Amino acid sequence: MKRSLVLGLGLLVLGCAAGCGGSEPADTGRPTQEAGTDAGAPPAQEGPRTAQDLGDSSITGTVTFDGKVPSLRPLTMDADPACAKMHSNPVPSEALVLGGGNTMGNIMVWVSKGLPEGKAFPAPKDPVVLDQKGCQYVPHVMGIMVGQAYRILNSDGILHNVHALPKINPGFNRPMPATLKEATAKFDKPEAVFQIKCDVHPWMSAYVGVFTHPFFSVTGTDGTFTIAGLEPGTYEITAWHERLGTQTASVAVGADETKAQNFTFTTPAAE
Ligand SMILES: [Cu+2]
Repeated sequence: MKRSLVLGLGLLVLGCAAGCGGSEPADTGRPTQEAGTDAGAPPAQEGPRTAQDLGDSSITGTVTFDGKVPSLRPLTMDADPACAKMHSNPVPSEALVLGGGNTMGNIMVWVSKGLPEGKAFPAPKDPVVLDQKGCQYVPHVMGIMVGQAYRILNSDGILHNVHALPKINPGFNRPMPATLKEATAKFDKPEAVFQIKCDVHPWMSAYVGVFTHPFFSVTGTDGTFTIAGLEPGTYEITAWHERLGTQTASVAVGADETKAQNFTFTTPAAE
């Protein structure tokens, strides 16, 4: 775990060096969410709650970042003036989104083991929506169920393309010219989180996890998640961050119980 965290943080810094561009000095002090944003804080997402719940038990928790917070430069959109002019303030990096107390947004949390064998969960009829807005993907991290409609919007009305990079599902690369406001896709196989990017705007990136069940959640900036509708049992849950990897925890939850399980992504100690 320690090694992966070291690598992850290295990537955080490298990602900034390679992808933040410009000659502006790095933001100092608190990063991301205090640099101002037109897109706003990421919303939380809970898995679809339909008639497919197993029971009345829940797992909830808060994800926090511990350690020295790296300074991440805002996104640089100067390569496309149409994007740059959509923002009057610097657009914070999406690689590490922190709230008060260093709570972490954009963490995907899901049940990775322990669900009843053979139990099928139909995909909800409502789509999961990915928008291209302000030359960013909104939301940045999202979960979807196998077979659920994936509705891709182009609110910007400028040229984007949606380049999905799954390893298990078929990839796709859809041009989204200014006149194309909407496209749809779906994913037929479960797959741990993969990236979607825009080849026109290299700073644009989103992450999607595809699940056979509705027991997943994405944290908002307050770092909290809730996975509801479980029956009593012992579950493995996984928490994922785009640069800092995954962590797992085993959680035993009783009937009608809400069990807390927090996660902390930690800066490695100085050598
Ligand atoms: Cu784009």
